Amino acid sequence: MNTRKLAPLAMALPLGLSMGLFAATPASAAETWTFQSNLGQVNDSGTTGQAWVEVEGNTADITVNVSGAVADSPHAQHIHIGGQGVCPTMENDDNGDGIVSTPEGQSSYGGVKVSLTTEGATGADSAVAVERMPSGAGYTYERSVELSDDVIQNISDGAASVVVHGIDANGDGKYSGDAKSPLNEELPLEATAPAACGELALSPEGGMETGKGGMADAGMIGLGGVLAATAAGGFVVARRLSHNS
Ligand SMILES: [Cu+2]
Repeated sequence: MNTRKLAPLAMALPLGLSMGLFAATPASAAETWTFQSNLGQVNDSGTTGQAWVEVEGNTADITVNVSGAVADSPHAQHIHIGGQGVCPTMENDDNGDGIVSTPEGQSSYGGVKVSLTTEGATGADSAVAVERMPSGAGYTYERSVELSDDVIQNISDGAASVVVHGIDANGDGKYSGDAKSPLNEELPLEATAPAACGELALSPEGGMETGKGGMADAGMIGLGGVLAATAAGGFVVARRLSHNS
């Protein structure tokens, strides 16, 4: 008998079948999808970091790692959605004052949709709730928040950015200066200007936990992706990035 030669084909068949089944099976148990972002500096702030958004159903475990931020000062941080789904550059400095303000960046990253507060409300109304924002030169923020279907859809469409605010443009070690924040006149412009920003994209390590679920769950959270089998038999999502215009 020559079963050895048949073995590779026999192994390939169930894999192909299972991919077809995934495509037809209705959504079952919720899957975890991880989106990730490298935060680059805005406004020459020296602030960088990383963010992870782990989505399961409408719950997101959010982690934001920040370093090089203004010390002993609160840092408003948000998920911005809309605009072009990208981070601003100095070309966004419409009034030419040398600082890209939060509204000036809006054509790039859109508006605040989720406020990454340490406690309490997480809506756009909490955008400048600096007393409920993390603070310090470096910090790790972790919180589980509920996200709307619309926000999850935008994240999976590549139209969401994580933005950390608060810069020290005049180098005096604190938020200061005569220029007022366009978001809140009681705050200096430095307190709310964007310091770091990164666009959220599906984590390259694989957006979902392996070994369970399948394509139907991708449809459930609106991921317009193409599943492909990896060498290990797991699945990765090759997705097209699309930005709102
Ligand atoms: Cu923001």
